[in-house]
Amino acid sequence: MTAATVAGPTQGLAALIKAQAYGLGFDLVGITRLGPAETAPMFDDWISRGYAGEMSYLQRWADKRRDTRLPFPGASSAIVVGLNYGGTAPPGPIARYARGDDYHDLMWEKLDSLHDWISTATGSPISGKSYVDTGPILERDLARRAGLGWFGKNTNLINPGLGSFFFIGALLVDLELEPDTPFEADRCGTCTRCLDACPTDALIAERVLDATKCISYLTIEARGAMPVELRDKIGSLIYGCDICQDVCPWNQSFSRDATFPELDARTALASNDSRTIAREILGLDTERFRAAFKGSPMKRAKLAGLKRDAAVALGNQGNADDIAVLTEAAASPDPLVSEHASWALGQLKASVRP
Ligand code: B12
Ligand code: SF4
Ligand code: SF4
Repeated sequence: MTAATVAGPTQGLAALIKAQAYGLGFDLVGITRLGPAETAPMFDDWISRGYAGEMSYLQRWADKRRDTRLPFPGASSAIVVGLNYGGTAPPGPIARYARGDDYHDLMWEKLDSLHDWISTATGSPISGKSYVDTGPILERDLARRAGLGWFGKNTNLINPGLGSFFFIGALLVDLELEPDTPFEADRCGTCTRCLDACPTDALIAERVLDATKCISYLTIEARGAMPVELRDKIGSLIYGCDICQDVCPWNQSFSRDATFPELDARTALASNDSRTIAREILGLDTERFRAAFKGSPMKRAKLAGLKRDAAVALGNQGNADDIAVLTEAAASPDPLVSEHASWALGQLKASVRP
């Protein structure tokens, strides 16, 4: 494509960019102008109430989070994308998003390719910056403004044709592109299925999540011990949680299979047999952990965190066959692992006692 082809109204360029983004495999694409983030006060309030727990990185770069024009000079539009990760896969102990390769790499590669295409198409180097989860951007806020969906009561962004099992990414550019209409409707209506289903009551109000109670936070982000009063509520889950999305009628009606094979579950993680996965994790040493989870988003929890999660899941399942593996883990020199394994042994012995 040459510059001449796309010269003219930004509306024309916006349409071409969207076509290119769909061609790269994104399922949803919308455009919004950058500026003050509408829900920044809600974010600030959330932080001040302590709902972010140990995720102190969320407090960095507050100015850029409040005003999306600040990441680089001239930033004026965002191309916001959604990539379906397959809500049709059966539920299991590992959240769906984490069963395959790391989605950040897949999304960044595609956003970089889109960025290059825009520079080529416009015939001038366009400044741009991609965000997938890691920068100071309220991605759901930006996605709603770009028309991708509404804030569900479970806090996830829901698209009326896809549900919520999709990742969000954004490419900020120094181009003034024709924006889409923000998604204004609230399609949750009187439904409260997600609030009712959350095992730890982490959804403390509609659209407000106390992350310190959320299984996703407890099994992935938290580095320390799990609060004892929440451990039995985690059940057989090991890494992440999809419960408040699984019960959502929009997902039940509109989830689709993932398109990219990179996101397909790795064989060892596809199973819904929590005990098999947990026992394997407890048997890993650092070297085997690195090899097994190379290129997987599950590396984030680190080996000790994963062993903590695996021990809790075994403790909750009350099978006497797990006493040996937990006894070995209870002797671990890592206090995080040994404490959770000892707790699990206690649970297990109590539940299998005749
Ligand atoms: C921190 C974080 C978490 C934390 C906290 C989650 C949370 N709800 O806050 C934890 C570790 C718990 C988590 C869990 C998950 N996460 Co997460 N997470 C993030 C991250 C990095 C920041 C989110 C954030 O700023 N939270 C603070 C709160 C205040 O913001 P918020 O929940 O987005 O809420 C906004 C709106 O709801 C609105 N709002 C708040 N109150 C009110 C009230 C009213 C009335 C209205 C109208 C609006 C409104 O304002 C808020 C700010 O914009 C984003 C990536 C990013 N940079 O945005 C991914 C992100 C939100 N996570 C994502 C995913 C996939 C998950 C999990 C599904 C993973 C899993 N299976 O375990 C779960 C879902 C749990 C859940 N119910 O939200 C996706 C969500 C995609 C989507 N379709 O929504 C994101 C966007 C990552 C990505 N790039 O794809 N996550
Ligand atoms: S992800 Fe799980 S624990 Fe977190 S709010 Fe949803 S149902 Fe509750
Ligand atoms: S379960 Fe119901 S209330 Fe919760 S996000 Fe889905 S539609 Fe909204």
